[in-house]
Amino acid sequence: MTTRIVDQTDLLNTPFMRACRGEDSHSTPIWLMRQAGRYMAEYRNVREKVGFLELCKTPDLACEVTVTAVEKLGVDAAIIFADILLILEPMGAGLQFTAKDGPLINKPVRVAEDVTALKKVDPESLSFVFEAIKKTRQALRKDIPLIGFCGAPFTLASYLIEGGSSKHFAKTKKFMYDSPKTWHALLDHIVEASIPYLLGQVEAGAQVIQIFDSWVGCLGPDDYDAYVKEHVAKLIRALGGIAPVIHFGLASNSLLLQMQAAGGDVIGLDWRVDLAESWSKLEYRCGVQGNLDPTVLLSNRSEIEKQARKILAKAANRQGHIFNLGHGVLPETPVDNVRFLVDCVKRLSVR
Ligand code: 1CP
Repeated sequence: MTTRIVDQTDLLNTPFMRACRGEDSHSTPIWLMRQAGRYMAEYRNVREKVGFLELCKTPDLACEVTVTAVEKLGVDAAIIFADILLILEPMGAGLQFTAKDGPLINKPVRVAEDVTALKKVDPESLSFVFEAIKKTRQALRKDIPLIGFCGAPFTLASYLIEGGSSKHFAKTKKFMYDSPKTWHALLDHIVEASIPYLLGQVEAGAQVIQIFDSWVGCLGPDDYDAYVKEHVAKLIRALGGIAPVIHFGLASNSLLLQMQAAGGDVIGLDWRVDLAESWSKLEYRCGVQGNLDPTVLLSNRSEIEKQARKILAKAANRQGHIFNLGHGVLPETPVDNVRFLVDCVKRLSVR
């Protein structure tokens, strides 16, 4: 028991946790979205033996993939290997990952009856994620916080309605505008499932939660307020401050204030925005995470260092900056470039 308390104290004082709370630290913490993935040979080796869903559902393998990425890159935080779409399976939507088309939902939501037909999610059906978190927490170094996560209601609804990935979110938005009542019922259902899922992840050993609203940037601010904000706010409120929340959206420059109002200790920024301007717009009332363009990692060392310096200068040593990419590591990224970035940020940000 004593050991556990000591371990948590160590964890809570790491640069990453301190930044999540807006406190100072000796250097800027860094981790990368999709830090475990196809660009890494170790990951590809595991994937040669098992399918993606099987990997997610095998706690020993999910733990291995999570920990290997941290050790190989020297990042300041781990993110549990899982996927935002896993929660759609116990809803009865049917989930598949294909090599060519990515995720596929077998029974997309198109009419009100489809929403009513969605099953209430028993958190036990996702116990493999909790198990993976427990194992990973034990396997990780004691100074590496572990991030749990979920998809935000809009982004998950978009997969349910489109039946997979989408470019214009036409079906999703049509559904939203045509049937607002059903839309809100759908988002309620997603939030009701996500609350115990996130609480379970924290109970299993995650120190921080990231909410991925990857596709919400396709909405304007008024529509965000009308169709999304209250659902995200409810989800974050329900966590009751049990762990810091990082609230991420892609291409959501025009939504930053709305997203901040919905909640989160840290707001994720993508590379399309100026970090200094955005943080000032948020009045420094939360931390910020970001915001290197992932394609910079495809280039050369001098460009990577130049761009890392620029981002650090924009953050100006303010408390509460977490260095990250503006979106996930691309599959064609050289691992050495990623390691170089991590070293750069550590070297350049020492105060
Ligand atoms: O092996 C493979 O080919 C599978 C590729 C892959 C991986 C490595 C998928 C399929 N998911 C993941 C892992 C994953 N997904 C993680 C943990 C790994 C880590 O970050 O280190 C996380 C946090 C996610 C989250 C996720 N999944 C998001 C939100 C983040 C983002 O990229 O915006 C989204 C949108 C998904 C859906 C998803 N999962 C996988 C694919 C191919 C997709 C579709 C993406 C799309 O619609 O464009």
